Amino acid sequence: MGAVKNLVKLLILVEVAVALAGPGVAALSMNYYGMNCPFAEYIVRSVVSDAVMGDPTLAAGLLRLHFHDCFVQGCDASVLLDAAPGSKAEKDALANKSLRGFEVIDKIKDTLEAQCPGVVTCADILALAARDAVLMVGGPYYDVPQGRRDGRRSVDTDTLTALPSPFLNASALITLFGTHGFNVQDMVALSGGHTLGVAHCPSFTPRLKFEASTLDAGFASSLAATCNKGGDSASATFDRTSTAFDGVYFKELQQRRGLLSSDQTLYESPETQRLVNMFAMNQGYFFYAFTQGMGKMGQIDLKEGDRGEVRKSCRVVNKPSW
Ligand code: HEM
Ligand SMILES: *[C@@H]1O[C@H](CO)[C@@H](O)[C@H](O)[C@H]1NC(C)=O
Ligand SMILES: CC(=O)N[C@H]1CO[C@H](CO)[C@@H](O)[C@@H]1O
Repeated sequence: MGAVKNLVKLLILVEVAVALAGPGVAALSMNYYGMNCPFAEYIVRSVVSDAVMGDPTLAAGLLRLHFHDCFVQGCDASVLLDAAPGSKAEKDALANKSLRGFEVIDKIKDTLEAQCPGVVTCADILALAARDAVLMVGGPYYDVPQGRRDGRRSVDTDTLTALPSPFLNASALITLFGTHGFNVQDMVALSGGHTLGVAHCPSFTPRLKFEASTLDAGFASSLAATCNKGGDSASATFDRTSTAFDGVYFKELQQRRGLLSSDQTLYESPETQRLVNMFAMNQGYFFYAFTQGMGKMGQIDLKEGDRGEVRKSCRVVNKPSW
């Protein structure tokens, strides 16, 4: 009986806290779906783990989807929306080419809709799926508070200024990430997301000609050979262990084997080189800094109340009810 009373007291406290937070303040919380969809996190984890077990490269796709979602219009699943007739969505933009993992998100959403219809947002699914994908391939675990709402806007040109170009230098990256409240350490650690996955030739061939001084010669010629043979659809992995979440990415920057300009610049610039060296030497410290960065990333420009909804399908906005 006493336990029940205490629980009621606790619930009232939580409600007061939520009310005090008010609109405009990010009201994310742990176990947000505890009442309405208690197995939500478990369902996300199990679909992600099946998918990544079947194809370990999907971990990269899921992590990148969450990043692209949060940097454009905030974490509101805008990256998942298909284009409406006559327009182009974020996923059609050049910066989005080669985004992957949409089917995994669809499968999670279908499973959740069957269990608890209209409860779990696509934006929360993306945040949880990215975390689980990282964990599955050897990366760190971190808590993902929930309560994000899904947005209704997805326009290709929004990506142009919001997403970093692979040709930016360290100062420009610091500035761009700074606009979202990230410090330099967050930015370098988050770039370590490139411990997973691949980039396609158009993202890095321009630098093969112009950046010889910061590019290992053997590495450069093997990239050139790959792209001469395979053209624009050929790709190269960011590091030698592209399906394992580890610190090898930073070690390779020290060896001048960074794939993108925006990767190598982190080692070449005095503002960031110290961090690269630290992460290369101490993987645990990289993991710690990465989880800090992901925690901030998952809270960029959250939609509150009317500005967001719980999408029924992650690919289309809900029909207006009026
Ligand atoms: C620092 C600025 C960043 C730039 C300039 C950048 C740019 C890029 C580019 C150009 C690609 C390859 C696209 C292609 O050619 O197919 C890529 C892939 C990727 N990015 Fe980033 N990115 C940045 C930050 C991040 C962050 C913060 C994360 C996540 C924490 C991330 C995760 C990934 C992953 C996992 C891939 C591989 C995707 C796959 O294999 O399917 N990136 N990024
Ligand atoms: C970095 O890029 C910016 C913008 O393109 C440029 O103004 C700046 O001079 C560059 N900084 C360095 C150190 O190259
Ligand atoms: C320009 C480009 O490559 N666009 C792609 C964006 O992503 C979608 C969905 O994966 C692709 O179908 C487009 O071709």
